[in-house]
Formats: sequence, structure tokens, C-alpha cells
Amino acid sequence: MARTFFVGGNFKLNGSKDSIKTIIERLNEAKLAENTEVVLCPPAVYLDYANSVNKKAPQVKIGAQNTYTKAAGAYTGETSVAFLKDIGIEWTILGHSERRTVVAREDDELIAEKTKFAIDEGVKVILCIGELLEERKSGITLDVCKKQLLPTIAKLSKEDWDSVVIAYEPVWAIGTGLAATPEDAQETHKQIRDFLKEKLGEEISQKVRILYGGSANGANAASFKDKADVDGFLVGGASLKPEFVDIINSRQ
Ligand code: G2H
Repeated sequence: MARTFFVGGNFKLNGSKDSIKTIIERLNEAKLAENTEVVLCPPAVYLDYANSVNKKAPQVKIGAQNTYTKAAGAYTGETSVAFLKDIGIEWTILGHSERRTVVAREDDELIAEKTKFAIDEGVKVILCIGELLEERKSGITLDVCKKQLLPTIAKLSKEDWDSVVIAYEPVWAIGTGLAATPEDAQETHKQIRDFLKEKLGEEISQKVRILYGGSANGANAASFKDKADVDGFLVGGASLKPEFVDIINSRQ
């Protein structure tokens, strides 16, 4: 099954009105490979502004970096999917390792709950999973990915999977400049897809896109080109730079 190539840009806690405008205007003016979907995820404060600057919709869309399990109420500091819908935002990242291990200690159950809630409310999800360095060294990469996916698998209906893109992001590769090799990424992506097949059946496993994330950049993106189970990238640092266009066009 042909899966549409997908490139997400995760700006993390970076940017200003000026820099976000520069990044998006660069994409507005660039020639982007047609069969590619792009979602840019600036900090929440800039979502509405980013959406107003983006002239490449529907190919390029704006997404959030996180949302909550409730639409409204006494949840100080959270971002509601209702807010996203109100300003025309269709995507969110959920379960990023920085939220799991650095800023918020989010666990698999909470991430599953957020994922289900976002999809029920009509917002699509880039669901991040991936192992720590010690876990890779112990040979439990796949076990970790399975454990991270299981609560979400239990909560989502079969139709819900149309609204999910999985981002496999080995934590040891994030922001370190040490990307996984295309061969290592392919091996894990294939194992994740096989696990989806076991749990959800062939059709869903073939449909769900699995992105690679972790020091993807303009120089290494094309080396993943012939990897059958790598359906795109979730890009952090390099999404802030001109080379992001090369990553978007790396499948040409
Ligand atoms: C992984 C990735 C984006 P970077 O976190 O989600 O960041 O490309 O900077 O490693």
C-alpha cells in the first residue's frame, strides 16, 4: 500500500513571531514535492499566527505540540483540542519523549487518553514512542515501543487509526546529532508495523504511517529513501533551518 510521505516539524520551545514567519514564508515560496504532507508544530502561543502566515494549506498544516484530556475546566496551563478547532488547527503531537521524561513525566495511559480524546474531538495525532539509550543497550527497544503503544491500541477504535501517525523517536538520537542508521530505523519500524498487524490486523498496519525522529536533517534524510517502513520524519532542530525543505523533498 502506498502511504503518503509525511514530514512534521517540531519547533519545541523555540521561536519568535519573526523566526516563525521566516520559516513558514520559506515554505510558502519553496517548491515542495507534491505527494508529501507537512505539519509544522510551533509553540502553542504562536499556533494562530503560524496558521495565518501559512499559504500552503492544505499540503502544509499547522499542529500543536501537546493537548489535554479535557476540553475545558480548571486545568491551568493546558492546551485544549477545542482551542485548536476554534482556530482551525487539525493536528497535535502527543507523547513526545520530552513530555514523557523531561517536562511532565507523562505515562502511556495518559498519552493514550489524550490521543483518544483528541481524535474524538476531530484533531489528528502524531503519536511519539521510542526507547532510552539504556533500553536500547539492554535489547528491549521493541518491548518498550509495544508497552508505549498498548494503552492507545486498547482505547482507539479501528477507524480512529485513520487519524494517527506514529513517530518512532529513539531518545538517544534526539537532538544529539546521532541519528539512527536507516537500517536500524527500518528494522524497528518493521517490527512496530508487525506488532500493529498482530493487534489490529493487516489493513490498519499497512495504512498507518510510521515516521522516524531523532536528528533527522537535510544531509541524512535521503538515506532513508529506500526504507519501506519509514514513511517520513518528525524533525526538531532541522525544522527551524532552510534544510527543512530538503527533508520535505527527500523522497523525490
Ligand atoms: C526528536 C526530534 C523532533 P531532533 O525530538 O521530534 O528532534 O530532530 O532535534 O532530534
